[in-house]
Amino acid sequence: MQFVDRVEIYVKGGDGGNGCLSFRREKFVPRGGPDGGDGGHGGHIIVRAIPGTNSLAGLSKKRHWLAENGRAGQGKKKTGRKGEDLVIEVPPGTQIRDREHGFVLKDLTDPHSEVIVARGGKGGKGNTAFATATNQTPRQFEKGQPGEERSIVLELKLIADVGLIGLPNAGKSTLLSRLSKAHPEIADYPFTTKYPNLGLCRVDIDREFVIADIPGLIEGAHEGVGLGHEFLRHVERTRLLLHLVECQPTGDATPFENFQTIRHELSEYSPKLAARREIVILTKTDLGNADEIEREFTDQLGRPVVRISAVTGEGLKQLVEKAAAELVAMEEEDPPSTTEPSSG
Ligand SMILES: Nc1nc2c(ncn2[C@@H]2O[C@H](COP(=O)(O)OP(=O)(O)OP(=O)(O)O)[C@@H](O)[C@H]2O)c(=O)[nH]1
Ligand SMILES: [Mg+2]
Repeated sequence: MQFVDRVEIYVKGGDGGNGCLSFRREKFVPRGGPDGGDGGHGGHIIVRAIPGTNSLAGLSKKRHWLAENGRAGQGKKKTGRKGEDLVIEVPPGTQIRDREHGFVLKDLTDPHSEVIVARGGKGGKGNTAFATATNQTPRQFEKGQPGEERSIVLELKLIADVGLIGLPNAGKSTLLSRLSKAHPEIADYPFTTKYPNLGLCRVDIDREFVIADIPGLIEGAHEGVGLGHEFLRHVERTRLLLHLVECQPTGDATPFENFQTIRHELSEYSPKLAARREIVILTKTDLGNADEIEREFTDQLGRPVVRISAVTGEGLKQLVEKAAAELVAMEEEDPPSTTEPSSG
């Protein structure tokens, strides 16, 4: 299935049913009082996060979602039937924004969380409701109110603990395939990965973390050059970055220059993202030259880097342990809050 991560749809709550204008008519009761019932409320449009739904692809086929209208009230004080709510199912991690004004209606991070995106209109009151001591034959009644309508943007932000970043061809997808059961496409040309891939990395029986592999970033990515920019928002939510640097890059730039290019793009895109913890990884160490490059990195950065090779398996186990330890350390420093910040 194609990976769809941003969809725009139009939603409208059902209109409320009109109130009824009616008087009781019975044999032998010359002046029956008012008996017009209220209109039913229109149905709401609800967006709900359902685990197991893994993309927004299903929504891209249907652009207009209308909830059922409420029925009109009737004589004999009968209230009109309420319109059914319409539920749109999305994966957890979907953020919903008002298209026109841009504000966030809700971040559906938690499974089964939901939000009403378009309220149904209220049903109108029938004339019975307007009877008073001085007006026993009211001819007033209300019309139903129209349902709320708006266009919304649904954006699926993958929820991963760890994000893989680096230039195209750095070996990101290969690493994901070695650390998880994911089967991303791998090839020796840049931009093999066009959509993010997720994989679950099992550390041991009670520790695991989710890794997101995104398309390669290139110079100018923060201004939209290449493919990676569009997906940087997916790594925005990760807690730890694994920054992959190829030991034998194809271009003229040195590995350390390539590293700096990506760092620059990150800080231009978002200072918050650039401040995230990062493990620097030298990839493809089986191709040689790794010692010299490692020295340059440790000298420049003042901290150790991890060396890996998907071919020989060097460093993979250490990397998993190190990433898991960093995630735990972060949790101890800053435990995840149990309450979601409310956003509307
Ligand atoms: N020799 C060697 N080759 C590797 C290693 N890791 C990856 N490769 C090769 O490098 C090429 C690129 O690997 P990918 O995993 O597709 O790279 P990527 O970073 O996902 O690239 P994009 O998706 O294009 O950004 C492939 O031909 C891989 O087989 C390694 O450790 N050693
Ligand atoms: Mg790839």
